[in-house]
Amino acid sequence: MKLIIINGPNLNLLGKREPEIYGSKTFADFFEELKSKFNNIDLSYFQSNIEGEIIDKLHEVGFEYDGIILNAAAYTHTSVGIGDAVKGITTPVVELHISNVHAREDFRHHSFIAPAAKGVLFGFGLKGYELAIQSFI
Ligand code: CA2
Repeated sequence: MKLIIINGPNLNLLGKREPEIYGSKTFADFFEELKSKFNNIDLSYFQSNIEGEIIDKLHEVGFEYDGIILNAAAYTHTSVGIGDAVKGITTPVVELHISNVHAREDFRHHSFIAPAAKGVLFGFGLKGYELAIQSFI
């Protein structure tokens, strides 16, 4: 099974700032743990701070991979383009957020991705990525 995690803007800062919201582990360290936990899965990781690069990656993998775990970060709440890309591909997408977006500011309650997603996971910290992989298994 071929899965990819796509993380959006500022998630490269994980483990370095705001540990009270996002935890204190870097995604690079966490990703190594995930790969060893799910060593029978072909798991890859892509992060970008650039909206168009995220759209390009969705087009690149979105007709071939078995699943996409997408944390589009702030673009979730603003990007019609990423929402359209998720609608336009055939690979199922699980939308994911580390924090409970519904316990935060109102602008985080809306997602342009959710209507086209297979499911949405939020509020479980980094554990959510594990739950998303399990949902594809
Ligand atoms: O909870 C999530 O995973 C979010 O997608 C994270 C986004 C936020 O805009 C969404 O509403 C919810 C923000 C990512 C910023 O990540 C940082 C990590 C460490 C330090 C600073 C920012």
